[in-house]
Amino acid sequence: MPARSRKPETAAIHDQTLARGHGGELHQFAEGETPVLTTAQGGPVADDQNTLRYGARGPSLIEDFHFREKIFHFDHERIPERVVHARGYGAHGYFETYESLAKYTRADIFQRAGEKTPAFVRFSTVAGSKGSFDLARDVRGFAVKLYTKEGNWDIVGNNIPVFFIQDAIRFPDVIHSVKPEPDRGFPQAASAHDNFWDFISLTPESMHMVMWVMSDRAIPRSFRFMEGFGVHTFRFLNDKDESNFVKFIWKPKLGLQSVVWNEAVKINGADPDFHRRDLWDAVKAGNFPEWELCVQLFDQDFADSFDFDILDPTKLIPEEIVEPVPVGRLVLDRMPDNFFAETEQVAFMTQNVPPGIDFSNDPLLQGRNFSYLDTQLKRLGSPNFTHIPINAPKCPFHHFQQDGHMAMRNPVGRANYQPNSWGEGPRESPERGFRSFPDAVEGPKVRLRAESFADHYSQARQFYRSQTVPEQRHIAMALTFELSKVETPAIRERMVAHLINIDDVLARTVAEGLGLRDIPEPADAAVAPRDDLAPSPALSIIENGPESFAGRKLGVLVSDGADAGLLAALRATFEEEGATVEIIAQTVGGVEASDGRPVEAKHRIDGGPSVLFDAVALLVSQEGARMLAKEPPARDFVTDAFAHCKFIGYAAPAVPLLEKAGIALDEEDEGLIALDGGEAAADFLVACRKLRLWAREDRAQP
Ligand code: HDE
Repeated sequence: MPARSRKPETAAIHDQTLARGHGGELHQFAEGETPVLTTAQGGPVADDQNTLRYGARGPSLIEDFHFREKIFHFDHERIPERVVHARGYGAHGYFETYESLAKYTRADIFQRAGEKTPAFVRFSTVAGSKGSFDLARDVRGFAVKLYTKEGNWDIVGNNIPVFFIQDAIRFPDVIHSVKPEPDRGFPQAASAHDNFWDFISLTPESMHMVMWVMSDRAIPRSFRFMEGFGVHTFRFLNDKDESNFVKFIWKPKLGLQSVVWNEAVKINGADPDFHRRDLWDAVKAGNFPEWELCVQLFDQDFADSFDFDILDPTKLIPEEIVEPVPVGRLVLDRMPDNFFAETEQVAFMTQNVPPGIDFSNDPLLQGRNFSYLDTQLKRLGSPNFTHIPINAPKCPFHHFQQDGHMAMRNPVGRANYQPNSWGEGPRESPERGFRSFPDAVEGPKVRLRAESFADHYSQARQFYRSQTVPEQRHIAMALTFELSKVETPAIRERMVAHLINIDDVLARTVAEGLGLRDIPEPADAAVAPRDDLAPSPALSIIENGPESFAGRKLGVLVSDGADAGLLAALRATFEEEGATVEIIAQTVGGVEASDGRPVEAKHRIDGGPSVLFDAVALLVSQEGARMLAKEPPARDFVTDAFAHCKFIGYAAPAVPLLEKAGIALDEEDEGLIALDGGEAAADFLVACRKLRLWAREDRAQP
């Protein structure tokens, strides 16, 4: 046997030891066997409660290597949080291709109908720290990693299809402005402060995005009920290197839904992890959330004739003009085993694209392609961050990169370069490898914004005018709320001056809400806002509701003596729809229903306010209604559900509770539904499918 191939004996011993100890087997033990605690070096530990010291009351010893290792590791548990999108939550799943898109793209993921590709998704807020609350008014990140057979493809998108700025060089400024102000260190996860609105009011290109973040899109009911957008224009390239432009949109199967601002504020107190818990609960219960990936495909001719520059990330292409075509579905069916290992360490990068998908010259996308690699080194601490399982490709990969901190894999053999004469290692492949679209570019080297990027108001106006009346009202209320937190009057006025260019009624409503005495002159517009863009119903959340209560939650407030038959009917009817039913009672121990059977409660009344539910039912006995009416949290339960336009089902004995909460049984209000008669539960469900009774809000207007 040639000396080179002989395996030293120590290697065999080494392998056996490794097989026993590592590689995921560390935590597997025979039943009933209690593992011995060890140090990270594998040494068994005798005492994990007391440091080594001289005498019972003497000083501790540096010699205590177990103590030192334990504390050393603890001290280094944190890695830097993401500078943006720090708070996030992820899940595993898969992407399933509907049909071959070979005509448009050579990307392997789109070649075969039915092909399943593993995926990891991380949803996030942008401005808040890792520990901030979920219902901040903010953009939501919607980052998808697809582990394709040609390497990882990351679609690092948001739930809003446009962005604040047109050039990546402005990103630190917009982010600094929204983060806590540097001298005082607050506010956390909030845009309602001077610095943000100062920057925005000095940045007309942000106006379209501002309409979106002031809309209910910025306070989604759940990650499961929001759209995702790749934002930028990308290219599809087929095997002849022919190019079409493409925009990516994720459409949730459960339809769109948001909460109202007063509700968001209260959810943040009642359950700061509202969105996390929602995703965890849904996936753990087997209700796997699903999105369709749609593409807006268009060619150069369309790009040349479209009203706006397709490279401008502050503009969208209305779905009524270029229809989004579904090309596959994304299903999230597994939560991470470990939040840190997966959700915290996952590294998304816009530059991760497989052959057949290419970038456009969108200056924001171009800048992002620099930023995401850099940020991973800072956060994960080593160029070997792709060795972390969540970031590693799931296809074979071969390269000559080596060494560095925490290298888990190094090239085997002699050759760590190419070309080499040893016949070892991989070689490039002009056929299979990534090729850029040979876009012919020329021009002087300049720092210049294209003229075609200059219209900052027309699509903001189109967005606003595409909203339903309640949605327009919410935008005006959000602007009024945020600007009322701005202490500098000149900033408030400057914003109203921009709003005039978007919509006069909106500007006047906000000005009135702010108590502005005089309406300012409109802001200077580089290009006069257009009045001829057709409204786009696809931009409204309410217009795109699901007409279903599936995936939603009914909260049932019960007391002793609650109508057992009605409770059973509600449970059966709503669960059949795909909804969840949760019980709220005076104690978490539950109640005894009218049939004498115990009913367990999920929440005590002050821990289960109605803001946590999409609709509520009041199933209380007369005595129960009397007792609950004395409790402020029970009264809030009812008043909030009413104020947030929720459907409220009530058994007859609950009427005094409604009245005590200040709610008169008004014939006009079809959201207050008496639960009587044989079809009560079914009728209530039909009403709840509308999700909210916005007419109640209309009527409440002064
Ligand atoms: Fe990001 N962004 N971004 N961004 N972004 C990051 O990368 C950046 C932008 C988005 O769940 C960072 O890994 C620049 C637009 C998401 O891990 C960083 C610019 C859109 C996530 C970064 C933008 C996004 C990030 C911070 C201006 C929507 C979270 C941590 C040109 C299309 C991904 C990290 C996750 C994260 C830079 C603008 C989406 C610093 C320079 C536009 C969803 O690299």
